[in-house]
Amino acid sequence: MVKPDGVARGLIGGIIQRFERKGLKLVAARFERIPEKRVLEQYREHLEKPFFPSLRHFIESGPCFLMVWEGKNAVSVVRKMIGTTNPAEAEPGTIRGDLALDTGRNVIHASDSPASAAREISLHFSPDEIITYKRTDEPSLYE
Ligand code: D4T
Repeated sequence: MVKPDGVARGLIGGIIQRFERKGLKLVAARFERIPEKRVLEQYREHLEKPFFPSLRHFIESGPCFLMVWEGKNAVSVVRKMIGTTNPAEAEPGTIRGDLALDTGRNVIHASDSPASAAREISLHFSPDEIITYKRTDEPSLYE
């Protein structure tokens, strides 16, 4: 999901373009201010961390753009594309490496494992919001 800083900075389109050009397929999306209950559930592993109050306040401060992307090794591919949590250490060419400076304003969140992806997708989307379709370039993307 593009976090409130990425939305406020007009970065949604450029981020979508990176994933589309990689060959990933967008199968669900929603633009919303995430309700408190889902923010707490989204970041439940960080509830006791010292940075949690500011993280929560920030995520609730404005709209996010939530997306589900599908493709071969999508979780690990997307994690590589977004870069490390601290943008100051993220490689150039990654989203955080190119577009951010501060850990608390790192523009984007992505699931860190297939299990967390499954959990987060079912937290934010109902099954009927996940759209099945073909990209016409799929035969060129996959061997
Ligand atoms: P997310 O979950 O946003 O994709 O980030 P990461 O997976 O890369 O990093 P994370 O779970 O360790 O942190 C979640 C979220 O908290 C913010 N954060 C993190 C922060 O504000 N201060 C901190 O010290 C840390 C470690 C940034 C990402």
